[in-house]
Amino acid sequence: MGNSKIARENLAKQIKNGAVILHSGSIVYRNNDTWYPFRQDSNFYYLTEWPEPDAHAVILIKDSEPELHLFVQDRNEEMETWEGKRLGQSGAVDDYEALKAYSFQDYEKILPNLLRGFNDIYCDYSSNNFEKYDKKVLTHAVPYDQRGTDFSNATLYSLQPLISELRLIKSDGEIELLTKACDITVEGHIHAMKTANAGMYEYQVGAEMERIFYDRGAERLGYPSIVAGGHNACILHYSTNRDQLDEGSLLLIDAAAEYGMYSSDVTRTFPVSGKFTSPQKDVYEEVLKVQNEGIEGVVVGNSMKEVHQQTIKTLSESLVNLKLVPLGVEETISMMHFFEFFMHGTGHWLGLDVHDAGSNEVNGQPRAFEHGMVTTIEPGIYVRPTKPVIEFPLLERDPNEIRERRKIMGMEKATKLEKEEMMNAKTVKHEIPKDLLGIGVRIEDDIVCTNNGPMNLTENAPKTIEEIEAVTA
Ligand SMILES: [Mn+2]
Repeated sequence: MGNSKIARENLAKQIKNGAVILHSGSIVYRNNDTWYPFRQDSNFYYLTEWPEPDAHAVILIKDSEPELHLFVQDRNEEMETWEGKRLGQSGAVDDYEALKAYSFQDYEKILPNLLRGFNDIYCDYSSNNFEKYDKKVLTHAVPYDQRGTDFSNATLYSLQPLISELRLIKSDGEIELLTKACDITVEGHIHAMKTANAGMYEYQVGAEMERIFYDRGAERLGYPSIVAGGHNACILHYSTNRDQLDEGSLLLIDAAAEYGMYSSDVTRTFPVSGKFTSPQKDVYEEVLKVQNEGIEGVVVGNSMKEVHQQTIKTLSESLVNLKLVPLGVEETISMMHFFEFFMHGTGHWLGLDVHDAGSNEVNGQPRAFEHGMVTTIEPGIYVRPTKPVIEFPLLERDPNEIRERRKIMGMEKATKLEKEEMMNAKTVKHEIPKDLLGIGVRIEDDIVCTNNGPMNLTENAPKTIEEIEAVTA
């Protein structure tokens, strides 16, 4: 249980003196007598590694030393016959480094005693169970009613900012698990490339890939697999996966395994019939160039904002090369014409959650990359088949100004004004090259920022046209 021990120690160094309260996830009902497979809450797991539902953790911190108290489900032979083995209080103490363990049922009774003398109490408001348990229990533990005789000096804080900062920097043990998740994911993608053929259904390719994930030890998927043939690649979160693959089309797969609770996140786009057509190749080469450049930007001191801006610049050059936009590179950027074809971010943090904890800003400034941060780099170009002619507004648009204005005016008023400005702006009609319509390409890798530069955990998934055609042929 080394990873959570390190995490608790790091948290204790930040808090110095105080108490932290966290809750596990619960079983979620699906439909009659059926439940969703249980997955532990990420914050709870990060600080305890406790695998079971219905648990609470109280971490008491004195002089920067953490003490773990766990409330867990009681052993119960009859329940265990139905639901599986429980670790119980002895498991919590012997195998999960709890100083003391208690019955889940006794939380309300015991918590006030544990919190006695602690003035700073950190709660995980992001957990649904905060509402369910702590609102009530903390009223007893930390009386706030000034008419009461026992008025407490305690102050409640949100744990979120602290734990997000900690989760942003991965320990060696965490990188090990991420690496394993990435290795498995790469194997699955390669298998999908080998297996996919015209006539197959998207879900069949998905099943082949996911079989490899599970066979290699993945507990579950990091997120629902996107297996998007042809035009479906232009739907960003497509995951119905029910269409049949057409001869000569591309297949975009955005899918990953979760291993040891850590998720990978990989996208590859490849030709169903083994060879890229010439227009597919043109779009693919551009996205690949942009993506490789993005990876090189994941270096200490640089920021995701800078990587994103560079991505937009190079991608806009690509859009001009491909004749997808009516004007030059400068206007494609300043008038945000690129947004027709690239409408998402360049990357996001990766870890226990596929969109992992951690903000992109520190005190209003872009966050600089540091050793141990893990991010995806995933540019794309999507040429929607439904828009053969696009009317581009001739209007300078600064994303920073738009954001500022939304803050000042409020979302509703600001977006109304934006629409009006767009309506009133002159436009230029542009015909999209016919052979590019319906092509969607995204390429995504998982990058660790290290003191020695970017480390690509998913580089073994074929990516150049030669590498891909060698596997798909
Ligand atoms: Mn992603």
